[in-house]
Amino acid sequence: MSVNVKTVPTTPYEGQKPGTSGLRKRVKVFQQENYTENFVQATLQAIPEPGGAKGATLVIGGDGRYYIPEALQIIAKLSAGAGVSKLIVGQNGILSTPAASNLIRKFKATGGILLTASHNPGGPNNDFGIKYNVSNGGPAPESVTNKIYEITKTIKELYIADIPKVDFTTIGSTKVGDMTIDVIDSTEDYVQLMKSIFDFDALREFFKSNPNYRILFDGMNGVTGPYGYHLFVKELGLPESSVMNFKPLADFGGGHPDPNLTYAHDLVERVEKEGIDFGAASDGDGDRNMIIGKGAFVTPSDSVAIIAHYAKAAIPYFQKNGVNGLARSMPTSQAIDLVAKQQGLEHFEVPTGWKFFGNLMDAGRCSICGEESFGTGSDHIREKDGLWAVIAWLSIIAYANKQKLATSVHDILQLHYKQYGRNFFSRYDYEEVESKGANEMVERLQGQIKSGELKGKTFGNFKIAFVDDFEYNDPIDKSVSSNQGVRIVFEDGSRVIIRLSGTGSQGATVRLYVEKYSNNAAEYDADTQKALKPLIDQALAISQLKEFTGRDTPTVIT
Ligand code: G16
Repeated sequence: MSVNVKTVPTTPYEGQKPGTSGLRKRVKVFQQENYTENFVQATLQAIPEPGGAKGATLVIGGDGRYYIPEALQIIAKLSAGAGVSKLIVGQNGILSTPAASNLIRKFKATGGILLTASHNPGGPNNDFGIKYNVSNGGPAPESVTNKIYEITKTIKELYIADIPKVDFTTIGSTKVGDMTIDVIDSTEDYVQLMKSIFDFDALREFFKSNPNYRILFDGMNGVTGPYGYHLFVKELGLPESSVMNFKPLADFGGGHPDPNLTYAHDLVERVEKEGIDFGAASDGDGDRNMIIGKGAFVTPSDSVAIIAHYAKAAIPYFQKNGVNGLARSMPTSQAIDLVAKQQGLEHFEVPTGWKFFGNLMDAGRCSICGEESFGTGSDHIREKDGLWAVIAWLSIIAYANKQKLATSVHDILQLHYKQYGRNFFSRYDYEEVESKGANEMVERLQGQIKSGELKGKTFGNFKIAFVDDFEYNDPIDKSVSSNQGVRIVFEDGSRVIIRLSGTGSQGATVRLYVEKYSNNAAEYDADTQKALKPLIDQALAISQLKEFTGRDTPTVIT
C-alpha cells in the first residue's frame, strides 16, 4: 500500500550547518515553520549512495529531551515521503547515542537520526539537536555533513507523506504505507552488548567479596538512567541507592546534563560526604562519562590511558580481539601516548570530534580512544560510550583488587603515575562569549603562527618550541582537516591549545587547554590547578583572552 506524498513549498534557513556533532540550536529555532522539516529532509537527501534514503533502514532515537515527540512525527512523515523502508525506533523515542550506534551496526542499518543536543540543557527555552550517523554506526563524516548543509541552502520543496500520527509509546511493529516502523525496547540490545564485552560474573564476585564497597551512578536525568538501572541494579544486583537521577526528563530536571565537576556537583558532594568509593556520571545522551572516587577525580585523559593500560588484563573483549592501536583528540593530554609507547602500539592524534576515530577503527588500527571532553570508547561501536567507560573502570577495580594492586580510584591513579609519570591537564571554558571577540582572538594567533613571530619566544619560564594551527591528514581516506585548533608547544613538552567549540548553540565558546608533564614522584598527588597555574597565566597572556572576550574568569573549569 503506497501513501500519498504531498509536495510542500519551503524556503531555506540560514545557519543549518552541522557542528562538531550535528545541528544544535535552541528549541524555539527548531520550532519555526519547516525548520526541522528542512533539516531532516536535507539529511535524508544526503544519505550516501548506493541507495540513499530510498529503501533505507534507519535507527531513530534520542535522549528524551523536549521536542522529541514532535520531531519523531516529522521524521516519520518525511521518511515515508522519501521511500525509506524501515524505521527502528527506541520506545518513546529513547535511545542513548551509544545504544543507537550499536543498533545501526547490529541491524546493518543504512544509518540513524539521533535526536540530541548531548549535554546541552533541554526544555522549551533550551536546546534541541539532530545528528546523522552513517552505516558504521558513527557520526557522519564531513563529506556527508557538508552535503546536508549545501542542500539546506537551496531547499525548495518538502515531500511529506500523508500518514496518521504514529504511536511510538508501544513496543511492536506497524506499517505506514510501504514503510515498517519497529518500536523496540530501548535498553535490551545495549545491555546484551555490555554483557558480551565485560565479565559480569567477575564484577558480581567483586561486590560480593567487598560488601562495603559503594558505588553511585548519576544519570543526570538524561537518557542513561534506564540503562544504568538495568546494568547496576538488575544485572549486578546492587541496591537501588547505587543510582541517582535515573529518570529521563524532558528538561533534565532543570539541570545541565554534563558530567563534570561543575555540573555533576550533587554527585561529587555525595561521594565526598557519604564516603562513597566510586562515583560516575553520564550526560544527556549517554556518550560522555566522568569517573571519581573518594578524594579523587580522574581526568578523561587519564581515564582513557588507564583503561588502555588494563584493557587486556581486565576486559574479555580485548582478551579476545586484542588492542590494535590507541588514539586521542589533539587537545587531550598525551597520557595515552605513553601507554601506547610502552605497549608498542600505534597511536594517533585526531581533531576534536568522535567522527575522526571512525576510519581508524574501521581499518582495524584503533581499539581504544578518548577525548578530554569526557568521551571514552572503543571499537565495539562507533560512538563514545559513557556506561562502557564506567563498567570498564569497575572491571579495572575488580581486577586490581583481585591482584592486590589497589582498590580505590585514588590508588589506581597513583599506581599509573608511578609507572608513566603524570600529565597534569585542565580545560577552561568561556561560554557564550561574543563571537566577534572570540574570532578576532583566534585570527590574531593564526596571524602570529603564519608570521613565525611566536617561535622561540619565552613567556615566564616557558620557551615556545613550536606553534601551529592543527591539521589532520586522515591516514585512511586521505582527507585533510585544517584549522583544528591553535597548538602552542613549549620546550619542556607543556602545551597550550586554544580553539572555539563546535557544539555551542549561542555566541562562541572559547576552550583553553593546558597540559604539563611531570615524572617527579613528589608531585603526583599535587593539586592540578596549582600545578598548572604558571602555565595558565602564560596561556592567558599569549592569547590575550581577557582583552578579546572581556572575560576574566572561565564559566567552567575541568
Ligand atoms: C561532541 C563530540 C566530541 C567533542 C565534543 C566537544 O561531544 O562528539 O567529539 O569532543 O563535542 O566538542 P567542542 O569542543 O567542539 O564543543 P558531545 O558529547 O557534545 O556529542
